[in-house]
Formats: sequence, structure tokens, C-alpha cells
Amino acid sequence: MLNQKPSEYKASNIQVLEGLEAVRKRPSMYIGDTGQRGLHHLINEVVDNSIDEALAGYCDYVTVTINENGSLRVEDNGRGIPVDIHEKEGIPAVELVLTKLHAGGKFDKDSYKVSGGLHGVGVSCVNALSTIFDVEIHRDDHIYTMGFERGHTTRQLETVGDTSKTGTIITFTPDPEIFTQSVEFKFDIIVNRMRELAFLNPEITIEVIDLREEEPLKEVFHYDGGVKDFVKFLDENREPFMSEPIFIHSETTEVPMAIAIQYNRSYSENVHSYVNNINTHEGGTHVSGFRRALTRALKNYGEKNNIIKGKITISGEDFREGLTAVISIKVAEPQFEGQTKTKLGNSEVQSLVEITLYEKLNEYLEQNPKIARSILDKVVLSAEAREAARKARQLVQRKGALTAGGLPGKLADCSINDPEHCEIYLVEGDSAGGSAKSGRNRSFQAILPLRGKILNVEKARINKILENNEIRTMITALGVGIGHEEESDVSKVRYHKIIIMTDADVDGSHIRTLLLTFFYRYMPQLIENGYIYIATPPLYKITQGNNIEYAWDDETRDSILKRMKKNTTRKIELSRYKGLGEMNPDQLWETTMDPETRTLQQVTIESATATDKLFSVLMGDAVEPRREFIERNAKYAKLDI
Ligand code: 0RA
Repeated sequence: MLNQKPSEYKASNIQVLEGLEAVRKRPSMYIGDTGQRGLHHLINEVVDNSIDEALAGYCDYVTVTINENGSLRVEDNGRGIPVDIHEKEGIPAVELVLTKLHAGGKFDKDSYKVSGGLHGVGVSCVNALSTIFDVEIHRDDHIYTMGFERGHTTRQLETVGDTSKTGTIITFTPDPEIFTQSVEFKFDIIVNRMRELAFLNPEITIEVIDLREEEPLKEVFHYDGGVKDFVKFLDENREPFMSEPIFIHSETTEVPMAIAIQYNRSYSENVHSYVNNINTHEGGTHVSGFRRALTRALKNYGEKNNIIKGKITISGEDFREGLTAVISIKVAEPQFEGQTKTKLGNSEVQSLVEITLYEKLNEYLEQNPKIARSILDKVVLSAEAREAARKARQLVQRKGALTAGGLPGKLADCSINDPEHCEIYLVEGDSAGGSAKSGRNRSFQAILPLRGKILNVEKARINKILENNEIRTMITALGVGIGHEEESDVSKVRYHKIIIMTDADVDGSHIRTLLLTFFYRYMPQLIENGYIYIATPPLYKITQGNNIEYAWDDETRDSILKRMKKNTTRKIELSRYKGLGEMNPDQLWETTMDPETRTLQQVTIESATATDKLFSVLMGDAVEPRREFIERNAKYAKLDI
């Protein structure tokens, strides 16, 4: 679709516009979706060009600014988009780059480009999807500008001044006709992505500024250590047991790679992989090469040094307990596969990564026997816990918590059993659970009351997790196992909406975080498939005679109060709900459970690394970062994870 054949280059201007019209007609085909994710994807498309300039050695600074009026500005000090008249097309090269769909917008194909997938659809897509798109180019001692609206040229290229610098400044305003949900850029989302890009590209400095605030926000990212610094950052709130991550940097093969590896005392695995700066969520050949090298090197070392002995069976996962790693490789012609096109398919990559890493790991283990011993002791403990977990899992089936149908006694199940139409509410406390049971529509809504706090899975091994009653009950009710990959089969999930309903107080948000941590670490596919939701019960009830209204925030409360005061002189009663239990079944149904009127927040993972970090801060051992984090993000319950 995006790979133009040479003959098509003779396309007339009209065809160019038809290309951008196609983007406007079916934007999701080009940028994934037209929600928050797609909106922020526009920024990647522009910044990717600046990063390409940096990779080619011409650019080392990028500034991303959210302007006061909500438009977005990306400035770089690269070569500047060429302005000379293109031989074949007879129009300025910049016009071609900004109005014609080519991947990356460049004519020279010597840098690592992305074919297919979401990235690399080109900056012309951003132009097509913007009400206003302005470009300013500093090049050959002159400043040039040009302007567009919804992809159409509105100001021809003109020279507006002189300069001694080079670079490109692009400013665009996303089109509300396309991004119907919202055109508001989120500082946090941009910051997370730009920080990630700075870790992956040590040659660059990226500055992010938000001018919408009275006191402008500003963050600057530059990491000389690259992925090594990335791993240190991810483990900031964990206890690593090596002073520096293992670092592999190889530019010698046709697949340049940078890998950093660190073990810490936690029990989770945090391996993040990138191909050409794109997060490969679904893994692929580079990740399997990585895993094979790690398993082989550690297994050899353990057996040779008599740490792995006897009849213990060690699985691949045991070698990755407490492992934080970042893999970043560059592939000239990547093949992206999988549901979300984030799985690398190039088969030659696996052995290249495996061979390079295996050699380096062997060397490291030989040179660092103390650390090697700690890693292998942990591997053995993990394998032992896994064996204990297997036994605990059998207990789940045998213990009396289950009814005749094999479901937990506390579960009030729904009567239909088509998962696609079934919902389960995970409700904090028995009393709210009671209201929810009476208020629900029992044909498709199931209720599972959870008593007290569930276990903090960030601090426990799998065998302890499986001993926890609330977790066992959930596993059985949901029908999805945890642990070994084959046991955690999301296709067996009994509900396609799993709704967390907790009180709007500190305890409630703690329980919600515990549940989300559990889902994120042990059933991540539920989040990836969009099955996890947060219920949003109202904060206030305002009554005047027979008229009852609800408010979810202070602003709405005040405007309801104001309106009621104007309308009549009858007494107004305002009450603040402290817990779900205070609502009677009808009120709970009407405000929080009725699909016609309720608001559910779907839990999505915007950035896997940011989410890891978030949970390690919220649920880990270190108290100080957690306090700081909560103070900085008093609204973290809003769940932009
Ligand atoms: C086409 C060709 C060249 C650079 C670029 C496009 C370019 C695009 C963008 C978009 C944002 N910043 C950018 N910087 C550069 C190569 C230029 C040359 O050969 O001189």
C-alpha cells in the first residue's frame, strides 16, 4: 500500500490529493485508531523523521512543544526538508514529502525504515489529518515556510528570511472532525514516548514543553548510556544485585543491536524489545534469540558449577525471574507479524542475536562468579517455587471453595454463558457485593465480592500467590489460569467485561491497584484484549423533591446545585457517597451498572515500560519513591497507565 512503485511516481497532483483523501476517509488504516492513541501517534510520525536525521548523523536535538492553543510543534536541527524542485514531479521536494504517501518521506533509502505496521506511514498522514499544518525550514542560509489545511496547500513555499542554522519546524493542529473523542495532547504520554526514544537513541537530546500551563512544564531527556540507562531507570525502585547492567553493543553484523540485562530481587520479568525504535510488544525472533542465549548460558554455567543438580526441572521462565532487560535492534527490512503487527518475523535475526549474546554472557558469567552464583541461586529457587505452585494449583481444585459446578460459592454468576455478552463485577466488600447482587441484571451480570485486600503480587512468588484465597477465587471465576503460558489461556475467559468496582477512597484505589497489578503481571492478555474495566460510581447525590441527580466531580455538583437553586425554592439535599455500600441496589444499578447510563473506563496499556515502572513504584518495597509519586500524581487513580 505504501510502497510506491517507480512508475507511480509520475502521479499528478490530483492523485497526490487522492492519496491524502484516502487517509482522511479511513484514518484508522494509517494510524491505528482515532482515539487517544492515534492522536499521539501523529507526534511519532513527525519525530521519527527527526530521529532518522539523527541516525544519519545530522541531528542531535529535538524539541516537542504543546503550544498554548493546543497545537503541537516539533523542531529539530537536522538538514531541513529539501526545498528544491523535484525533477520528475515539478514541485518543491518539501511539498512532495508533505503531501505524498511515502514511508518516512525520504527518497534515499539508506536508513532503517519500517515497512507496514503503524509507524512509517509518513508525515503526509499528519498533514492530511490536521486542520492546520505549517512547516518552517532552515536550509542553505535561508528560512522557508509553507502552509496546508487538511492536506491541501494553502500557502506556497516562500523564502521569508536568512539563517545560519539548519533544521525543520513542523506545527500542526489535529482535525477534530477526525479525532472526534478529543484533540487534547497529554503531556505524560508524550513524555513517556520521548524518554523512551532518548534511551533508544543515545546520540539525541529531546526536550518536551507544555505551554498550556501557567507555569510551563519542561522535561529534557538525554542518556549517554542508552539501553543500559533504560534498564537502570526501570529498576530504580527494585533492588538489583549487580552494580551495572550487562551491556552488549554490536554494530558488526547486518543487524546492529544494543542489549542491557540486569537481575533484581523481585519476581517479575520485565523484558522490553524494540525494532527500529518500535516497541515489539508481541516479541518475535529477536526475543526468542535473546531467551535461548540466556537459558543456554545460565544452564551451562549452573550445571558446570554444580548449582543446578538433582532431578529439578527448570523452565525457561525460571531463568527470567527478576530479570529486567531491554533489547534494541535495527533491521533494514523488518517483517512485522501478529495481531497488532508488533512481532518481528525475520528468521535470520534469531541466530544473530543468540550467537552474539551467548558469547557475551558466557564471558560475563566467567568473569563475575559472585553475581553468577546469585543469579543461579535465584533460578533454582524459582524452579522450586514453581513446583510448589503446581501443587497449590491442584489444591484449588480440591479445596471446598467451589460449588458443584466448579465455581466459587461467593460468585453470583449470570445465567447466560456466552463470554462475549457476559460481565463480572469484582466488588470491594460484602455489603457492596450484596447491593450489586440485588441491583444487577442477572442474565448477563455476575458479581464476585472480594473481601479485604488481595495479595500484593509484586512482592510474592507464584506459589504464595496461588495460596491466596481471593486470587484463587478470581482465577476460578474468570476461568483463566496463571503461571505457565499454556495454563493461562485467555480464550477460556468466561466474561469479556471484567469490571473492577471499588469505593472512591484511598482503600478503594489501593484495592484497585492491587487488582490491576495482578492482572498486569499474571493475565496481561486480559488487558491487551481490552477486557478489564473500571466502574465509576458517582461521588455525590443531590436530591430536590422527587428529582435525584448524581455528580461525578465537584464541578458538575456545583452546576447542579446552582440550577436547582434557580428553579425552585424547595429544599436541596446533598450527600457525598463514601462507599458503594451506601447506595441502595437501585441507585447502584442506575449510576454504575446499567449499560445504558454507566461510564466504564477501559484499562489500556499506553506504554509497557511506563506501566512496569508505575507498578514497581506503587507496589514495590521502596517507600520514598511511592510517596513522591502519589504526591505528584494525586489523581493516579484516573488510570492513564
Ligand atoms: C527528505 C529528505 C531529507 C530529509 C528530510 C526529508 C527530512 C524530513 C523531516 C521531517 C522533520 N524533520 C525532517 N528532517 C529532514 C534529506 C535531506 C538532504 O539530503 O539534505
